[in-house]
Amino acid sequence: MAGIRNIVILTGAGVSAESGIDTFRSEGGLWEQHRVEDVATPEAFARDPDLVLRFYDMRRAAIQTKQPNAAHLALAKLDREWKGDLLIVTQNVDDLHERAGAKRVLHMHGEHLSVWCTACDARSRWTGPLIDRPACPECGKTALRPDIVWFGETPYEMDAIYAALEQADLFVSIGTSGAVYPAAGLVREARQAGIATLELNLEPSQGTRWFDEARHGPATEVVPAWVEEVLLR
Ligand code: BJW
Repeated sequence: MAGIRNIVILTGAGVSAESGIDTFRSEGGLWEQHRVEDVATPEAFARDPDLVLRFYDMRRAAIQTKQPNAAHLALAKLDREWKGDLLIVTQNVDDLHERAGAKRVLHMHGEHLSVWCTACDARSRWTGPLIDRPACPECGKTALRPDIVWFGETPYEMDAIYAALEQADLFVSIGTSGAVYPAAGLVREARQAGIATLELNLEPSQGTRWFDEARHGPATEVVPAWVEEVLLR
């Protein structure tokens, strides 16, 4: 850990699992309950908007009843206390990193508590349902959709993510299966740039062989332990 100044952390559904938010690919996860093609593509939204809006209304309501866990809190502590650059790139669409107090967070797959107006392109904070087709707070048109990056769409802030990675000395991946690109490819980009890489996950991810080091266990245990180690170094 010596010589580490700038850190990029990628988080996935596993970091929120112990807060009671379903992951996607685990047994009983979201993709076992719903076909991806039915709910998480622009084509699905065009074909059956009610189904898609209900799916996201249900999850938007659910995340607001959940609380950050020890892993979110530890990362927020690291964000507060780390003097070098730090960026938490989350694939998660919940707001638990922010509610734990983290500030340097970027949501590459969008956010449940945001809506995107396809008429005026505005993004607005949103906590309620969309099924009744409410008007856009900015332009008044009824063209709101979940502000979520679906399959086939471009993830947000890729330039900022690659720029942070270029300056990083350490890339840490937490609670993600490594199944979805471009997020899953970040570890290889980090390796090619000579950056140290660490995986913290319940089990080996699909990309585990690309990491210099992997520690396996529940996020609420392995993340706080790693954060204390980094802050003490
Ligand atoms: C614990 C734990 C505990 C459990 N403690 N750990 C063929 C090859 C390569 C790529 C493609 C391809 N065909 C299509 C593509 C591209 C496609 C893609 O990757 N598809 C793959 C399925 C192959 N990607 C895209 O379309 C993306 N866009 C794109 O590529 O644009 C082009 C472009 C590229 C580069 C630059 C610019 C542009 C868009 C992807 C959008 C993903 N969207 C979703 C849905 C969001 C909405 C929603 O929430 O409904 O995002 S999919 C879903 O998966 C969600 C997640 O963010 C994402 C990642 O999942 P995550 O977080 O890894 O969760 P899980 O469940 O998979 O894993 C959880 C892990 O936690 C597991 O390992 C557990 O063990 C662990 N765990 N409990 C610690 N307590």
